[in-house]
Amino acid sequence: MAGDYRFSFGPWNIHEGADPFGPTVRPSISFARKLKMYKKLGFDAVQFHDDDAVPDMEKLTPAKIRKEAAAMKKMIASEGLVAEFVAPRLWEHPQGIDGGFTANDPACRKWANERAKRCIDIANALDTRLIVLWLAREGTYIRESKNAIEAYRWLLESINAMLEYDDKIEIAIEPKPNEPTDMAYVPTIGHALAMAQHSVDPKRVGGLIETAHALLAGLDPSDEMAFALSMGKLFSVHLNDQNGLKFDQDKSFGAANLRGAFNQVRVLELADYPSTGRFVGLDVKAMRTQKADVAHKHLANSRAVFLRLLEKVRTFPNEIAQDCIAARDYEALEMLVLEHLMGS
Ligand SMILES: [Mn+2]
Repeated sequence: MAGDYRFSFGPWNIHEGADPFGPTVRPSISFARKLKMYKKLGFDAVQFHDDDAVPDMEKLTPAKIRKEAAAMKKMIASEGLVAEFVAPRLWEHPQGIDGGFTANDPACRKWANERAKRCIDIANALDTRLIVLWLAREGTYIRESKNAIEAYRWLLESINAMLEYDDKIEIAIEPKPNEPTDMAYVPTIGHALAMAQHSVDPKRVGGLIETAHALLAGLDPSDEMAFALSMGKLFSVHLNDQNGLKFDQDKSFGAANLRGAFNQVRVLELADYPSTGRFVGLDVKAMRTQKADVAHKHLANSRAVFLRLLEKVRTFPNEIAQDCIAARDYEALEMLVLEHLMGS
């Protein structure tokens, strides 16, 4: 019943449970041990930050980075896994403190652009073409600290530099409206795809929609996905959930908004997403209260919810729905949806 959907997650989704108010509560699990868990949990691909694939990359030469990434490729292949994407982690390094691509300091912008090239080298070694840009600190804590017009132009220049560095890579911009910054420069897929159209190769720039990020922007995740899908530009998703406007929660898929989750699966199914060959990525966090030996359940659970909702999408009484739509009886349609989701 998996359809042809294939699933991915990132090694950071199995984590030690630290939050801004308290230290870790679970022991670290080695990357090698995490890799062993992927297939068991029903996943086929690994999402990488550049330094997940090549730890301490800042201390290594470009040649050494490529070599270590090639070793990582062998390691994941030995578990029957592939890399879905690589994302440059610009937000932890001191040079990225005020954003990398949009930093006021030209030395920081130069660092960010170089780091993005090393990220592309790693993607090549891992045999994936997809680069994800979560633009974490590309924004402001106070509006007056940057010239936003200039910042948007720098961001586009950085995207163009990446496209020109490698003529095969694809870039998926992952919008998020805030956190860690007060306000981010690319808060929605509309912003991301407008930038894509202004790049030197628009067909190679698309988006990755994260459920929680769309909800934080006050938008419907399935419509955000639909916008990208309508242009053939949904390069990946980060399915998870979010309970209202607060910190980015990365709850298990469907845990807070089951009907919203149904609609996300529905829109992927309407677009025949598996035929694009893209993965369904999850980006979910285990609750801090979860004990170490069961701190992976959120991953299998999120995938299970996706597949249960896929079944609900595929068994939805479409003919009755069409009658409701023809009669413009949306109250009847609403009840049909609710009855179907609740089951009999
Ligand atoms: Mn998130």
